[in-house]
Amino acid sequence: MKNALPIIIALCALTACGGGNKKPMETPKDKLVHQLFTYAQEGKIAYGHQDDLSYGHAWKVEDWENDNLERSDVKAVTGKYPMVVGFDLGDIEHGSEKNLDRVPFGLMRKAVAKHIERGGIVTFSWHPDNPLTGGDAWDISSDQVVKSVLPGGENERLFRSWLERAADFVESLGDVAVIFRPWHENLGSWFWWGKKLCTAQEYIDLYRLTWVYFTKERGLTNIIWCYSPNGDTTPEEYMSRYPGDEYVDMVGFDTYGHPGEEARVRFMENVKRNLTFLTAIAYEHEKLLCFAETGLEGLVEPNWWTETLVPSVKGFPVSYLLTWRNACDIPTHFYAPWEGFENTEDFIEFSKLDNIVFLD
Ligand code: BMA
Repeated sequence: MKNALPIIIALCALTACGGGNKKPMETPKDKLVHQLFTYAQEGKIAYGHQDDLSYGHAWKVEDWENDNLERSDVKAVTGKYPMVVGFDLGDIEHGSEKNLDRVPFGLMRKAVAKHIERGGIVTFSWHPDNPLTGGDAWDISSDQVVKSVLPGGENERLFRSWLERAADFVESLGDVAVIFRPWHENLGSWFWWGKKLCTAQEYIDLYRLTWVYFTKERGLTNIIWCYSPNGDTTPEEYMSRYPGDEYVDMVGFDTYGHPGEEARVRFMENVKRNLTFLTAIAYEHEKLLCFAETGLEGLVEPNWWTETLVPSVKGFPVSYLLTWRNACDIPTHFYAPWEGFENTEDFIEFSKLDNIVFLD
């Protein structure tokens, strides 16, 4: 074994021992980060739609195990899938078979695999129930809920089991990268983790606890962590509950349009104002930027896509934007056109714009 050292050095140079000119292997997360940064750099925005493959305005996948999951309201209208598809983990915390909008988690797992295989991008939100009261995510009857799940709190163990179930699901997706934006819209006070329901430090601890559990305890390192408060805020307020650079890969916000000219102007001003300071934050902190949730319920303005949405985001390095779901059981609750909807032209025009990315 006298001359073993030079051989080991030579082998190290050939493999990934850290020596030589070899670059470390690119992970699925690296690739997705790169893809999203490239969109932003090239002035492109990927289009996303919540629950796009699970159901639409007038249909839903019934027998997911035998369904090839090719249906999509967006595809029916434009001929293309949205580049980004959003899913929600709500009710995974109870080990339920279906999520809060009755999407089976089995279907979700299959749709995620299929969409990524097609070249698409996946994002997860999570509306978990209230661990203190047993109510839903919107139960704001107590301001002790976040405190109760933090270390030393009465629901610490229960909450850990909730994180465990959410992490089990993400782990079951395999070696793929996904965007995850837990504890969203936290500068409003309509979820139990909202502004008036916990202190800034409690919120930050909640986000960090989630990150540490997924990343360090479970080794789930292919997640792009997105922080997405509701919009209509200020940079100071936005950063007052920012979990910290180590815990966040992407900054974003949620803001919806409302009918009427006044609301339209307010939406555009609000989105531009948010994107102006978020662009500065994204550059300063070297983070990706997205418009995590938006839309105009029922698409009651004919040219909303090209006359309201596009001018609002124009010129900002937004990697993707996502419009909310087309509920199959609430006729007016839709945010993308569907086959047979009277006004599809503007969305078709939107889908053909050079800087808006759909999935062919
Ligand atoms: C809301 C609505 C609800 C839904 C929830 C979670 O904005 O769409 O109907 O249950 O999101 O997806």
